[in-house]
Amino acid sequence: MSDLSEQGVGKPVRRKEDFRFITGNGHYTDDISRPHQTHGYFLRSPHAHAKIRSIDTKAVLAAPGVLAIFTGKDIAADKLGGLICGWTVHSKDGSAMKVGPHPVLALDTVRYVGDHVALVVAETHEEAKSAAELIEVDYEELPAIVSLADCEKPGAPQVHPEAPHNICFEWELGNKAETEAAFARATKVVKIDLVNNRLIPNAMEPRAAIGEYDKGTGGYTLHTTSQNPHVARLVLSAFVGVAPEHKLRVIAPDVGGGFGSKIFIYAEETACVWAAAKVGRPIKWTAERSESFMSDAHGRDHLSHAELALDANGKILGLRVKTIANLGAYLSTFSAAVPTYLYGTLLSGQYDIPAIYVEVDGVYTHTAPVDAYRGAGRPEATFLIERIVETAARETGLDPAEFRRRNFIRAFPHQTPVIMNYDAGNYDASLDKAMEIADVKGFAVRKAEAARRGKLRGLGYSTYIEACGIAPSAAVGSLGAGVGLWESAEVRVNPTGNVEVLTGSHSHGQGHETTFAQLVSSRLGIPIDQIEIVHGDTDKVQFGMGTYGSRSGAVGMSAIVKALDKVEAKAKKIAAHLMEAAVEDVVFQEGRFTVQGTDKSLAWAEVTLAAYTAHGFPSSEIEPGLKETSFYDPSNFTFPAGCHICEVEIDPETGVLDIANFVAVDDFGTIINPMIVEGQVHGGIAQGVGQALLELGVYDNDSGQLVTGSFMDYCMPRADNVPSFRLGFTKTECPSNPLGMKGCGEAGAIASPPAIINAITDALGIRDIEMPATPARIWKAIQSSRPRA
Ligand code: MCN
Repeated sequence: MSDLSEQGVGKPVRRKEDFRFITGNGHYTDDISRPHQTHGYFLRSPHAHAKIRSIDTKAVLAAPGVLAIFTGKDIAADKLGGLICGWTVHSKDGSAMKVGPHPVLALDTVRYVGDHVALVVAETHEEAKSAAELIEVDYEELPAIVSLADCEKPGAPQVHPEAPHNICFEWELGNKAETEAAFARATKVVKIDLVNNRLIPNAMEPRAAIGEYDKGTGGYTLHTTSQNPHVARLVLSAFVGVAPEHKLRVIAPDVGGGFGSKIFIYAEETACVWAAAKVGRPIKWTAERSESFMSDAHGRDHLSHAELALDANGKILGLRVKTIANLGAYLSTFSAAVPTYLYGTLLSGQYDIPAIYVEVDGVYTHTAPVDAYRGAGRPEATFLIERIVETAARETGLDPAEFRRRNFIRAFPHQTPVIMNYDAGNYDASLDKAMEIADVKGFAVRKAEAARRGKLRGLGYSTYIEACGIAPSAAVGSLGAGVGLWESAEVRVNPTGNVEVLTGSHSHGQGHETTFAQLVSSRLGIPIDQIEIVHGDTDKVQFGMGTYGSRSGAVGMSAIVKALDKVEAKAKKIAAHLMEAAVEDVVFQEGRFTVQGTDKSLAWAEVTLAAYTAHGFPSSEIEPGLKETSFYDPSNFTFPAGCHICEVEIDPETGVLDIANFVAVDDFGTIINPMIVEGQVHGGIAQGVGQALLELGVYDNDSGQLVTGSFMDYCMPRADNVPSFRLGFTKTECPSNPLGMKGCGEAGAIASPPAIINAITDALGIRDIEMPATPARIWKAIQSSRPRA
């Protein structure tokens, strides 16, 4: 039992899956080759906005190796629907979203650089790519709009005729009248304008797909880099017209990171499935990195104006926000939800704000679609509230930590004015602990010492909260999702006592094969190497909602707990029968069934074997076999919260910044594997550092070209951009799931950017600096804040 005690819940078990990953034995989509496989290549629009007058494909079909070419007309001829957004948002006047068509391959108009124009299928990738150069597209170039600040202005080029002034929706949340009244009472109003910079996701593995059709069975198979294969099957079977739905098998094998960008249903996967039946052979497509830059859904991209009403004691009375959110050229699968329900609902932060009113214009531009990217809406909300709170503290002359404490929520449950009902938390505890680890008391000395060396030192806080564990179905359904969200699990116990767990969650870097197995190990008293976690295949797992919104722990594992409860109940019945005892007298502990008060006991494997040999079972009471299924739907989101503190040192001569110290104290409730959780926090903060200091997706204002289309122009964080993080944890259990868990997968990316920007503005003594705060921007800020000689 000694080694078992090192494998269960709460232990820093090394990741089971890493052996195959680091020895090159992972199976990613591009590693897979199907018999008679062909290769697809997408011709993409070189223009941000153009009419397609004609497409001449004659030369392509004569090119070596080419098997077929498809354009939007071929897809339209098959009456294939366009790509859709699975979320509905209404404008404040009650009108529906203004949605233009989103064809899988463009029909008569292209709307961003990288928009899909044609699919060439050939024997090899190189042949398909070369042949695509022979396609002659007669474009009539049209003016494009990429500027978020200008896209609603009269006369701006229109992305969709269906959406006048490029407005998809004008959404509101909160109580306008109460908020106005709060501002009328205020003794001070703090105002801030913020840019939340456009990010381009860059998972290590680019997107890939293999579409396949079996003429004999009429079945389709799609291997793809998906975070949610069942949702992909549901949506794709409808698009492609596969009926019944289970005739489409979606397999998401090992996936090398997603960060949100692999939740969505894209044109490429759809076209590969559809065209496979036309060609009669499997079609593989793997994105080149530049294709990923152009056409993976981007993230963030907000312009906001925010105002905070304060009384004379620094108590927040109200918050008023107006945001313009870029949706790109088309609505992506969840893009309407991100700047609305995932954003506006978190604007209360950790603070007791009596009145909030937020307006969001979701607008189209001639840029790649914008959708969820690690944190999705919640980093934008956190950035806004943490920047304005920090600014308010400085402008009222209060210490930023003290200002926060004056406004913290302390009684739970707490109903915010923006839908969310926070269930549990202790914000003072995480602030205290973070201040202690960061040695805030010693900061003044460090600042003075840095000044002696000619350096500027600053300290910034972010006391964040997020809503994750995305479900519950009742809330999510009523907020505009096409579906409710929950999770499923099936626990299959084999006769010899080892266990397969089939989960609707999907792991693409989060270590589920380990943490899920730890849970089962603790519960059943068997080693984790006897537990297999199966996910990512719609033919194996019944249905599932996949992985995003840091939901797999709180929702996916809770579904496993429910299935384990059923397994244990049935196994106890079997054990009671075998030991001729009443089931109420049987206890199950550390892998043994014991009749209380006796020396009668049976090992787990004895009972599981009996379940299958079914020897002499009273058949009316006990069916043979040991396999249970559950669907788990929580009653609330989970609310991870904490405090991140960043200390920076800046060289005023060059604007070069060094993160001298970064402390993160998070409350994730019960932690299954502290090592994996720390890794998740590290990765999240690294992405936050990327957003705050380095990353920016840029389109040229005149031509609409993507200027940052490669790693030469788009700067991802590297090891030397991040310090050794110092982490700590506090714990309030989440009351709405049986494990008391809160999600950890996005917290780092949500919490860290405002801490970094607050530290920079503190160091420079300025009000604001736009993200990414590059050395050039910092240097300019220093120059313009210096008194002129
Ligand atoms: N965990 C734990 N204790 C907790 C909470 C979580 O031990 N209290 C463990 C879980 O069991 C799981 C991991 O930590 O192994 C992350 O769990 P969770 O917070 O539930 O998040 P998900 O598994 O649902 O993952 C999604 C989340 C999101 S939304 C993005 S975006 C993201 C992230 O995870 N994308 C990632 N982390 C990523 N990590 C990698 N390597 N690659 C990505 O694409």
